[in-house]
Amino acid sequence: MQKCNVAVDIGASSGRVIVGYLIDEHLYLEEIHRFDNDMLEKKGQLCWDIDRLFQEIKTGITLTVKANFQPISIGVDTWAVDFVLLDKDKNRITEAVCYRDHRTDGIMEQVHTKVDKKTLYTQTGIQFQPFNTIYQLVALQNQHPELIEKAHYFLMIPDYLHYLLTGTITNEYTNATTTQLVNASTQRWDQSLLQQLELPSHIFSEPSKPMQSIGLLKQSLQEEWQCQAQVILPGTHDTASAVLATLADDTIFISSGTWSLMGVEHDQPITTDEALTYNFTNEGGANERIRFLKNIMGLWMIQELKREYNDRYSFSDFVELAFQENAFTSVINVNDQRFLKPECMQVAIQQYCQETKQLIPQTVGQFAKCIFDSLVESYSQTAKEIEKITGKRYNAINIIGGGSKNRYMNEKLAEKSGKTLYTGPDEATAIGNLVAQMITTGQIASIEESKNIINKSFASQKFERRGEKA
Ligand code: ADP
Ligand code: LRH
Repeated sequence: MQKCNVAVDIGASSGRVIVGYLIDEHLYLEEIHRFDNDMLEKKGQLCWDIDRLFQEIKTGITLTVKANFQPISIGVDTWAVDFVLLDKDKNRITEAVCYRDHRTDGIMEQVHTKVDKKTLYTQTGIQFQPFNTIYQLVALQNQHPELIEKAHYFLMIPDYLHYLLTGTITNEYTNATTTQLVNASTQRWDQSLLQQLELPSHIFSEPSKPMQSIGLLKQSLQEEWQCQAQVILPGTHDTASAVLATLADDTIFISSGTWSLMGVEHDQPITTDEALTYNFTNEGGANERIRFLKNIMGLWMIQELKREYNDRYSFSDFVELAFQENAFTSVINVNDQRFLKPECMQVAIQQYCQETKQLIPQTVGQFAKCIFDSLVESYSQTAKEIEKITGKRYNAINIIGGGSKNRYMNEKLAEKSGKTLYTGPDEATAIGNLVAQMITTGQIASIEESKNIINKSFASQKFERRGEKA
């Protein structure tokens, strides 16, 4: 039996259960189970199918054990900002409502009449996005005060999945910071903010730092799997885990998946007026550092296109088709809020091009090229903003996540930004999750050592201004 650690990594588009093990300072991965993650409508609200997601985790661990692996530890990471509430008996009393649901429409403005925008930014360091947990909680308070009243526990999605695995309640720190309710200096829930918004402070437990065990699997699960694995907190925010697996410290990273998270690591939050104007965030890292980054709309737009074409084209088809549309040059502002959850992505893009008096895309390839070029445009602009705000020059970009497999965008970004682009790992999030577990158990000595192991274990491609170099 091969001993292993198990990363459960659930992004907004898909989830996977990946086992990892070390042999001679090389990290080996095996993807045991992959599943779709879709939003569904429940009573008029866009929700995640949280019960199915837990079943998928169970399937993944059952298959792990069947494949003759012996898990030492398990850790879950997911996308950020979404949450559920439990009552006093620890039963779930809310759906896992999706951040793209319209319940938060207009709420940001309402909150800012109670808490001044600049104060909120200085206190939390978190960028303004209409779907941040703070606005979701206030929306719930407006629309269903009885649920807030009944709540005893606030759990982010991975906290809830960890609870189902162990029975232990935690609020993991990296993900807690994305709520916009954690004070960036104290790294604890900001009591003054909670008071101002009349949110009950007793439902939040002290944020728990990643890289600690929260206990063994529940007895019933131990028996089911004949397995005594402990559950270890990775950076439960997927981006926190992903950035742990970047190749080098002195590069700009882009974690490219449903969202594109582009930024740099820093020791302290940067909450200057300039950072606020450009809407940069300061998220808590799994490594005691701060991720200073911008949320860019990301490959969500191509995912929607794929869905609208009834999955007739694969992601690599879109890449090939974009290469064939050289003459088409229209670009959109990807961060325009209309692209967050439009009725139809194609129509939204066409309307934008019409309003800005550009050629209107008609073919699949034109839509794909427009999305890819526009993302690249936004990345190049964001790189300039990062350099302006930090006063530092960066020579390289490291793109990680599923989007790092997009050769069209990699070539264009190297060309446009003038920086050297290093790709991968494409499963950076699962890798970051695994190394956090391995550091906790003592299998890996330090974050520094984990970077060496990652560099040795996963090949990277290098792109420079005039196309790809080996
Ligand atoms: P998330 O964790 O947010 O669900 P992933 O890191 O899994 O996202 O990345 C998913 C994205 O990766 C897809 O939207 C797609 O654009 C991109 N992708 C995946 N496979 C390929 C491929 N073979 N070629 C180009 N792009 C790809
Ligand atoms: C990426 C991500 C990102 C958040 C968004 C909601 O998966 O966690 O960091 O801003 O989802």
